[in-house]
Amino acid sequence: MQIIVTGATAGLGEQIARDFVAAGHTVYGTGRRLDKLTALKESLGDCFIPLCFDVCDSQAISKVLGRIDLDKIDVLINNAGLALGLEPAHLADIQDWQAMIDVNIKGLVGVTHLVLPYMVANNQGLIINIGSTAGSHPYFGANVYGASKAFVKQFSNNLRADLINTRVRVTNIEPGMCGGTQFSQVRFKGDHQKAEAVYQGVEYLTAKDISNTVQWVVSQPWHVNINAIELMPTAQTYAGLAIARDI
Ligand code: 8X3
Repeated sequence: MQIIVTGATAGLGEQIARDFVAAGHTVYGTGRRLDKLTALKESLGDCFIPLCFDVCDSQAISKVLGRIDLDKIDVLINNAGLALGLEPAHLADIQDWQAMIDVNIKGLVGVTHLVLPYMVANNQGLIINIGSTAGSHPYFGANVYGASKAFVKQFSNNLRADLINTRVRVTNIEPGMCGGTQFSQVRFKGDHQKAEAVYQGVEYLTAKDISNTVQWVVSQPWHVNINAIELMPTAQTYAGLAIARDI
């Protein structure tokens, strides 16, 4: 199979790319960081094709992805995404909000818009979006991050609606707490203490757990569409609703 993985330079995207190459597939891995893409290419060989662009740049999406044979793409994994900040909404940085909207929403929509018509023309294909439990379950400070993942969830569902009468499939994978990646380092802008405190004493999900889930979704026959998978570490569960007293 030929697979596009966005945000392949680290974390979930890198693990997903590595596992697909190990399984004998060809991976087009996208990312902003040429040095990381080059290192991955050196490690993975000919089956990994690096595509250097920022998913926020709609012209770059068309220019770089336009160079490959999109007609041959079997699977698109929309993995590129980030969380920035954990402040309550009234203290949040508007630039953080805009960056999350740009990558998690506009970037995902831009790549999908380019690839989807080829899948429909071929009457086959699979789009896997990497959503989050934050798209369904609110938590303090998740404000725009959670809202962006709620967009991804409903966009996935609405794609399914439009894709009636085709064999093109869509899955939203919604992980909860996943450690061992740069997710929290990015969220807390390099504050290692804050980032590490998130995972202290928790047997968290790993990039490998998410990649295994992706592999399972891809292994299903064409007549099976996995609409969504929500997975959490066993150590994580629902927090319940919050009550303020005497406000
Ligand atoms: C990752 C899940 O709980 O860290 O999207 O926001 S969480």
